[in-house]
Amino acid sequence: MGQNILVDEIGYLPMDPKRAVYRGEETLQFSVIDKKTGEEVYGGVTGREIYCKAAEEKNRIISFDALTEPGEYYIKAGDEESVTFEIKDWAYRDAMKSMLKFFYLQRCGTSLPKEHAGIYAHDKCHDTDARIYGTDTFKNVSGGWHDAGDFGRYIVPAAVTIADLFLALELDPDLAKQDFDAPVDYPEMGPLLSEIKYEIDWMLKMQDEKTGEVYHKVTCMHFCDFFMPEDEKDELVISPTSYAATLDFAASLAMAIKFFKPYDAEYAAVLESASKKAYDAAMKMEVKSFRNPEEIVTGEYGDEGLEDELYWASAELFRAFGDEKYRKTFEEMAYTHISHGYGWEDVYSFGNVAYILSEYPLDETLKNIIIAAIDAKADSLMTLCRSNGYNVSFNEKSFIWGSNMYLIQNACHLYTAYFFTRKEYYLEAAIEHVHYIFGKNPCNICFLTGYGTNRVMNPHHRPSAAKKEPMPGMIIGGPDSGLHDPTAEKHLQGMPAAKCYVDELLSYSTNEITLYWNSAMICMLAQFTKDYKERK
Ligand code: G3I
Ligand code: 9MR
Ligand code: ZN
Repeated sequence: MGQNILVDEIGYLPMDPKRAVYRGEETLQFSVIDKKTGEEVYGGVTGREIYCKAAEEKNRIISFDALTEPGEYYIKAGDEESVTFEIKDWAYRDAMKSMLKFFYLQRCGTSLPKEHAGIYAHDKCHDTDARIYGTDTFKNVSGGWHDAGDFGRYIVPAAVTIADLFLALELDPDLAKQDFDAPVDYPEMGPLLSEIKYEIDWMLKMQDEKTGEVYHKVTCMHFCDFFMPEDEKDELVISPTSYAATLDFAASLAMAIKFFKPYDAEYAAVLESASKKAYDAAMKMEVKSFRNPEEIVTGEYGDEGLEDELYWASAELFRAFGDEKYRKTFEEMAYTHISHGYGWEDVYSFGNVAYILSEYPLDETLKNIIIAAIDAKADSLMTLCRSNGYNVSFNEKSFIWGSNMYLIQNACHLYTAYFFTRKEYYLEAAIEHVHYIFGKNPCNICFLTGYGTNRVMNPHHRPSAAKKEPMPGMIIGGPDSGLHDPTAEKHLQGMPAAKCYVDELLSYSTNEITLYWNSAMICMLAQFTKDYKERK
């Protein structure tokens, strides 16, 4: 069996466009075969050749939109056969649950019982007070979620993670009720909000009560070995406060208020005052990127451009509170420069969306300018989709550390553009990005752990390594042509950008996982779900 028909290994929804990719030299007849009966249920000819520079391949699209009957299938063309996939109503339900559960499994400062965590059960971890860097003062900053394959807890990525999850909840309110087999601390809030509260309770502890500034992160001085979290016993150190952490904290907590208010007005008031205090504190801070203190070598999240953090926070606080000062700051910035981004580094899009959706009176002209900018950016993504063999908005320069997240965020952008312009083709393009992540990609692998026939087996994730079993429900970073770790350097020399991925434990630059890669995918799938329900 060849490896040259790439499909979404999780599946396709009955009424959606369905595409697979054939890579090879010639045009071929293809058949879609029903796994149960062995019969051809659909047939056709592969599409025109697209040279995909990023993958250095000749690709041809296989379309089988007309096949809507639920079932298990595979595709045959020449000597090639794809893996089995499903056509199923809301085929991603289980994947979504497992991606949500991941947050629970990343919990720090508590023990995880077997009943919910299975083999990843562990004792209470990281529960000693942490030393504030450069002082002899200790502070309780327990709780929150481990950021990634390491056990650090960092404010900047935490803020975008919860922001993604709030956007998801806003787009698909049903998500709030989705059960994901984790204990629910506040049942009235529903599982997801309750889980997010676990992270926010930690974030609140990371604010300096006196100044309102927010500490950048809490980690040990070094990354530890591959063991379970409770075995990391080195001293916990709180790194200095940073401008980005302070504003991201302000923005994401402002976003949180309206979700918690109906259940807990007092908590909402705490969030409001923490958010405002952080914003005011940031106004007095030096606008400077965070740099690791000399002895601390854990993740830096040292963002270079910091305008977007102020842009986002101003928009979000304006949306939450309506004050002129936030509005003015945002509008002045937006009239000068509109940009995009849903990542930890570039958070412009959160700001754009917050402003447009604000219920307080705003500048309608500016609102339309922002929508036009979103539309224009989506249009440029469409151009990329057309020249990519997998119909995704990437070229050979796009494969940087965490490329899967950038790809997912492009899809979020396409959805956002669809939301404001109703141009159907944005929606169809976005869906191809979902399929890419789940297996229709040049690496021929499903980038969600625990899913697909071709699975990721060695994610850079300490609990998975310690238990010798990949934790399911994690979105992998994906190809990075920068070869940013020795294992990538060893295995991927000379590979095309889109194939710079290796399923090795030590390849942290291609095979790690993070909170914000999962939340990005959840946010995209939530939009997809909502939209799917509307179309049905
Ligand atoms: O932004 C530039 C872009 O302009 C340039 O074209 C491109 C070329 O390589 O590089 C881009 O920067 C990259 C940046 O990620 C993009 O987000 C950097 O090279 C790359 O080094 C950087 O990687 C970050 C990595 O930490 C190293 O700092 C990842 O985004 C970030 O997700 C990752 O985060 C780590 C934490 O530090 C620790 N915990 C695990 C987590 C995941 O790996
Ligand atoms: O495990 C660490 C991972 O979370 C980070 O993303 C990565 C880059 O900062 O570093 C990993 O830790 C490695 C360290 O940088 C170098 N020595 C080996 C560590 C484990 O692979
Ligand atoms: Zn921990």
